[in-house]
Amino acid sequence: MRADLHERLTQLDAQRAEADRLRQESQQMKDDAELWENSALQQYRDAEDAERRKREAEEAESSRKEAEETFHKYDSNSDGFVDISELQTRSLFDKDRNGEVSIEEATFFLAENNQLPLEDFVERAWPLIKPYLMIGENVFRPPATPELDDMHQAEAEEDSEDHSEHHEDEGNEEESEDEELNENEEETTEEQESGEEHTQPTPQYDEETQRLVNTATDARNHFAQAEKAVRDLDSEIEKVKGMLDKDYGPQEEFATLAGQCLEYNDREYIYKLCPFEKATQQPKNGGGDTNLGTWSEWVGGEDKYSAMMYSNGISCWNGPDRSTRVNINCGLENRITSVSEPNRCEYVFELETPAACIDNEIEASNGRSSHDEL
Ligand code: MAN
Repeated sequence: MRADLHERLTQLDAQRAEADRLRQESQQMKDDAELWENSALQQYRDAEDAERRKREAEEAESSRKEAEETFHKYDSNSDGFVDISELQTRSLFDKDRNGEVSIEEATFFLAENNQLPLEDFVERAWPLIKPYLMIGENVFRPPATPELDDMHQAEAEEDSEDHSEHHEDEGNEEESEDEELNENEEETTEEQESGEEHTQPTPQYDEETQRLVNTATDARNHFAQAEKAVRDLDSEIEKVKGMLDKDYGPQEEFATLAGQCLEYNDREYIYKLCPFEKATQQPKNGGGDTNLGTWSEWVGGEDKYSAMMYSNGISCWNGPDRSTRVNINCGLENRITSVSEPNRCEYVFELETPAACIDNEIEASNGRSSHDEL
């Protein structure tokens, strides 16, 4: 038994060394593959960044252009300022829809000024005006009732007139960035291109990059498998070591009890003993197992191997942790012959096993070696 376990352990150690070698090898392959993958993907990230910066610059430029055009359109007397009276001629600014643009309404769109020159207009008035223009254009759709929306549409001033209904169906905010403010001659292909960029799905890599990504993915999977193989061997090794650590008797005679469980039924409970593991108690009228202790040591005193102790079971209410003493007796088969609880939460099992007969027979034979007996 012990020799078998040692042999098994030797095998496992060798397997583990090999598994560890494979793990290191696959880690190296993974690291290499990821380097290649990363540098290929970096080119895509760089290109995306550049694309984004370009788009942002274009958007800023286009917004600026739109703001300037609006300024010149509103500055009807061309004195270099947009003032309250100029805004009052435009129904777009009639926020309360009472049919006229009040001074307060016009002032609001001039960021509380009487008039603004170009730069200030772009910086301060434009952010207030643009959303209203977008509503007028049916591009920007705030959450509103349909009726209200119709009102916006109907009353929005001439700026919206060149935008036909199909925009509403598309309802695509991104288009706004490229929408021309008023004149329809500039509805360009630029707009469509830009729109497409925005909606581009996940990137498609070129063949070589895709190959590198696939290789890295495979390498990651291999590495994960190699790691698992090592972990599995480690836990197997722990198990065997645990078995080797246990004392199965001077001649391993009690090893035959390991790895099996024996039951005993009394009126109230089903008791279970898994030698060298644990003892449990399960109420017959339902409920889970109660741990009565896990394998601890031999406690037979002078005849050390005549009793086992299982300790540190579930603690007893207002009492000690449950523990179980198993008295071992010679018998024809492995079986529990009785269970008692002489003190609360301290259990005693009587176990019969042929393994306990060896010593007796040795004693009886008085002088014959155990080897002869076996
Ligand atoms: C449960 C069982 C008994 C034990 C009591 C102590 O009913 O485990 O064996 O005596 O708890 O409260």
